[in-house]
Amino acid sequence: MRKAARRIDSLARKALVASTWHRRSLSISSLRHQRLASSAATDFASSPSAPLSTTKPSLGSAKADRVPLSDSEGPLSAEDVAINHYAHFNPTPMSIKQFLDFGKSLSTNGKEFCAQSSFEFLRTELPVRLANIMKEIQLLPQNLQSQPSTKIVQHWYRQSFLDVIKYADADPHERKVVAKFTEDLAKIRNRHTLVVETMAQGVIELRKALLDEGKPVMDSATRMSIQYFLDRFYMMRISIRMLITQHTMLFGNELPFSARHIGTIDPECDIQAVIEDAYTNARALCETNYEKYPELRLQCINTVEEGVPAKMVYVPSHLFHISFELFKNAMRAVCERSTEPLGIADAHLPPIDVVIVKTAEDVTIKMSDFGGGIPQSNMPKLFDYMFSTAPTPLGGEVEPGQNVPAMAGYGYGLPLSRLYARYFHGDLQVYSVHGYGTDALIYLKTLSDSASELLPVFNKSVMKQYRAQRTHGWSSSTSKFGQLVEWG
Ligand code: W6P
Repeated sequence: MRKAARRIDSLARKALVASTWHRRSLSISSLRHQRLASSAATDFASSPSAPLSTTKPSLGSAKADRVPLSDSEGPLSAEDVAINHYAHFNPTPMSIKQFLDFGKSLSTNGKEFCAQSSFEFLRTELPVRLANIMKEIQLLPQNLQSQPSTKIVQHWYRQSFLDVIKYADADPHERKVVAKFTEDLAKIRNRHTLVVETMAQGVIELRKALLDEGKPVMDSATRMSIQYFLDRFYMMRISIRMLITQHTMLFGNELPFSARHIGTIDPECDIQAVIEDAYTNARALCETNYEKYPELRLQCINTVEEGVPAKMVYVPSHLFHISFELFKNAMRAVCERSTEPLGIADAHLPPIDVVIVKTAEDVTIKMSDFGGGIPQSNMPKLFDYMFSTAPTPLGGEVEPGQNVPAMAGYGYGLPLSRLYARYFHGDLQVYSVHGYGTDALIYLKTLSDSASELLPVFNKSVMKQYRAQRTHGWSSSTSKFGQLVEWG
């Protein structure tokens, strides 16, 4: 049973890699917040060595909640000074509408002009986002930071940070500069392709190291730190890839999915069509694994414009990713529960019910399966990276950095899907009736200007989160996972 489940994941991953869902996007328009961050500028002057570039802090907001960034004694490297400098700024969240408007402005303002302003935005915004999350890696438990795979990931981030800040003083009016920048962004995105798998490997390495020390279970403070970190880290990664892909699709030679698309954004994303596409893909995997599959029963209610397909401005690849993951889970539950003999489109398998409802404010997608549900004691595991990383599907021992095991069996699908939903201020929730079935709800914002990026910001209270010895103040649960309450 578990094997089949794993296989479905492995196949799913391959299908995904082959498909186009991981094209994501950006663009900018009202990013002209040229607020000079005075605090960072002063900090600059007082830093022990000059930063790598004499960049003018030009964008985003300086942090009110100043963070003591240099914990270490001794002189900082120029690189560390630059990282600290950029980490003093908050990332600037973009709304889907801003991405879209920027992409549309190409036809009125000219592509070259837009490429320049995108360049000017990204050469600061990307280092700000990179630096913020790099500072957070440094707050991870030392024993995780010191694992080979974690080191590799850190190295990639340093390299990419350096690649981008090289452009701090470059002339935006030089066509060649902007063209090279666009190429470099594509390279950076490729460098980071395996970040999720490699971080997962880092956790496996930590687990093994602890085991070798005779500590078979990770303490709950460490688990919580890692869970908290990975959510923030992967969210930042999603956002950085969005910025990069939006730029490379608008100004490089990568083609959008259709003429209608603005980078990865579909201004008329047909929700039902994306859901049906995800179902069809998941069904193919299901059929391969179980030789049967549940039917889809779908209902779409558009309260805004009755009788018209529910459309919205969204990144279809994100919605595909989320719903594909949910379908796999639902199908697995239905097929593994049923003792029906094999036979395609088994009439006795209960269908998966999907209802899509669009209102002026929300797009809600409810997916119900009758696969027997999840016991309450297992609910906290659903979005837990640590739990998902427990088995080592490909045998564990892997040369760091190369041939990192695939996602197969890690089951990062649900926590990552929730991040995609939350990225533009939506959400993903799972409710279950054990013995009966499960409802998964996807919430999205109808209005593209309400759908702004949800980005982790690094500050003092975040540092406290990592350092706190967390106790929840309730009598201990009988469940091993009872303490895995989310915080942050
Ligand atoms: C299950 C477990 C699950 C997780 C996510 C979505 C749907 C389902 N169904 O049984």
